[in-house]
Amino acid sequence: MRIDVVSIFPEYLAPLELSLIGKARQDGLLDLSVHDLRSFTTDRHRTVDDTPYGGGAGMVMKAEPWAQALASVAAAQPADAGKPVLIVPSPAGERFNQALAYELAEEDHLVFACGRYEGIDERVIEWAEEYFTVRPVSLGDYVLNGGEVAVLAMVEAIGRLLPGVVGNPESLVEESHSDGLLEYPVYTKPSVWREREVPAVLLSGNHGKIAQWRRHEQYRRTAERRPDLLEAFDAGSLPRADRTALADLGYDVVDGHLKRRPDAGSQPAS
Ligand code: JF5
Repeated sequence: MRIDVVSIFPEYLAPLELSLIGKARQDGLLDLSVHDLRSFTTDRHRTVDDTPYGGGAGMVMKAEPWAQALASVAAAQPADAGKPVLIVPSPAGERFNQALAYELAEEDHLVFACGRYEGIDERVIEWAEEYFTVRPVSLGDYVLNGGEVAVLAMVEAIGRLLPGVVGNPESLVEESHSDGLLEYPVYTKPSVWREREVPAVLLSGNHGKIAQWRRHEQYRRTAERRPDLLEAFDAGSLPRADRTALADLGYDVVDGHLKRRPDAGSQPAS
């Protein structure tokens, strides 16, 4: 996969040299370049922003430097390839999640446009549709100073899904969100630490009971912390033991989906 990132703070993307993603680049699994938006300006002051039409606080990123930068990264693409995907981090975008990470990991070429200030002149987004599949994407309902930190998170989430990047691909299957539930709690040695014991079932050697306990812990945690995930969960063909555990947490299966029982109390059972 090829990834281009355009930013006025290319040094902010330095962590992409490190750890798993840095290794993937060294191994030739990921061809990642960071570009300085200012290098695409032509004025003496290398201006990238200006005041907003209509008034209001802050500054808006000027269209022309963005068009020059994006045309330059789009051009460096084989003519037979499909359109690259232009990802624009923004609190006003669609939500980034594991499903979108998997979808983007299938692409040949991703371009990330890091906005700053109040954002990028909207006409750039319209113009870019001719050369890219444009996707404004949000990491969550909070405001960052610019897109760079969002890009670090997205490149890590996508990069680790590329073939060969994570050593043991089984760790991708087992982890949080691959089945729409939160992960079960984990423990390691010693079995007693500061008078706290590891749950006995994990020391029992009974792999069936361990699997069932972990599954039920996933339901318990998800009910407690992310009831929205439980309501979206596909509960079409659950084993009897799972349905019993969920009923104890106040959830019944209603045509393939989990529904919170109205009489289950205001707090999920623990
Ligand atoms: C940004 C204008 C982009 O703040 C964000 C963001 C929040 N969730 N996901 C992304 O992006 C940076 C700030 C201002 C455009």
